[in-house]
Amino acid sequence: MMESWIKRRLLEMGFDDVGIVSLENFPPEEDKRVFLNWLEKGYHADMEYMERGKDARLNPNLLLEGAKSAVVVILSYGSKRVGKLKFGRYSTRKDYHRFFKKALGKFVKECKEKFGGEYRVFSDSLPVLERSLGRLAGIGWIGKNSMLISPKFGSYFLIGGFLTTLNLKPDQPFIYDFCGRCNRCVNSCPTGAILEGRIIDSRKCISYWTIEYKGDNIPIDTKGWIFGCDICQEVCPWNSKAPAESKLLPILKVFEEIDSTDILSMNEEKFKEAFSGTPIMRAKLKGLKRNVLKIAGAGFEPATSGL
Ligand code: B12
Repeated sequence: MMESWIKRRLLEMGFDDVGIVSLENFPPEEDKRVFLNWLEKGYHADMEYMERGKDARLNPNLLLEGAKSAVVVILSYGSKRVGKLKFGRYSTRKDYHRFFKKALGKFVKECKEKFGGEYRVFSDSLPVLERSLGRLAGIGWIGKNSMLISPKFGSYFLIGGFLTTLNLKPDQPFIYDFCGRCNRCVNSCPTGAILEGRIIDSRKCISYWTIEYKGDNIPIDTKGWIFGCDICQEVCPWNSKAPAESKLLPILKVFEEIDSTDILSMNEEKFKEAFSGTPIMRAKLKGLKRNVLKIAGAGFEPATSGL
């Protein structure tokens, strides 16, 4: 069977979980409504690409004509924190964009030879509603912090996969909500970015300001975070289940040693030497220095301990 072969191979490659979604009625009405409302309210801040990719997010056929199924994988980056500075954990590992692109690109070539069909790989690289796909693939539920949470792996993982014209038998969606009455993430977010309805107002989110924002002045207190923010994941009880380290995305040495003065004294060459092949490149040297200067005035808080 195609489905079992695909799943077995992806797990053998080291992905932590995999599931299949039929694109026939994708996205479900509820998810579509959540997404359109999020855009309409301006919760995407100045991430203009979210507006631009709206049609494709609501219709994967615009990305791959005749797409019938999506195969979704997750890969844990691990709960372990490293170094003196507060970087979002995922950013202290090898860059997942490249990793997913290469590994899945190779894999879909194999599928094409074996089963025929057309494929398009995604992991943050295409306008796809990845968390919606993850829930429908049976991988986990959407938590109050808006993270896709797996009962087996917590939420410290990245999502990727591919669209295909193959008509694959879908998995059962994840229908449980294991957040229950827990509100730790909502109550712990220092900037009140987590709203009712399991969505984030990016205009208040530390992760947005330190990763996506391109301007010079960050108007919120970033609480010592240099790039990204993990507070709403650190307090989530389900992350006690997360593996400490990733099988495929190793922690990079540079993060163990680096401190704020190293960053402030960097030129472009040193920046590339230190961070090429990591997600930090997205902020560019200018953005990274801006983030460091932002917290320099506030003084460094001790990093929240890893789980
Ligand atoms: C834009 C974006 C951001 C923005 C906005 C975040 C947000 N929550 O919307 C900012 C810059 C703030 C951000 C931050 C982070 N991000 Co980001 N981001 C994205 C991106 C590109 C799009 C997300 C999006 O469409 N947002 C719009 C909202 C409305 O959609 P959504 O949250 O996906 O929710 C959908 C479903 O969950 C569902 N849904 C939502 N609520 C409910 C409720 C119910 C009841 C139901 C049934 C369904 C449902 O409907 C929604 C629309 O389809 C995705 C990649 C992608 N292509 O999907 C990565 C992605 C979501 N990010 C990711 C990560 C790792 C992060 C950070 C942890 C990085 C960090 N350490 O700083 C933080 C986490 C902050 C947080 N709590 O979300 C991972 C998340 C993996 C996971 N386990 O969920 C993704 C999937 C990237 C990847 N390829 O792995 N991110």
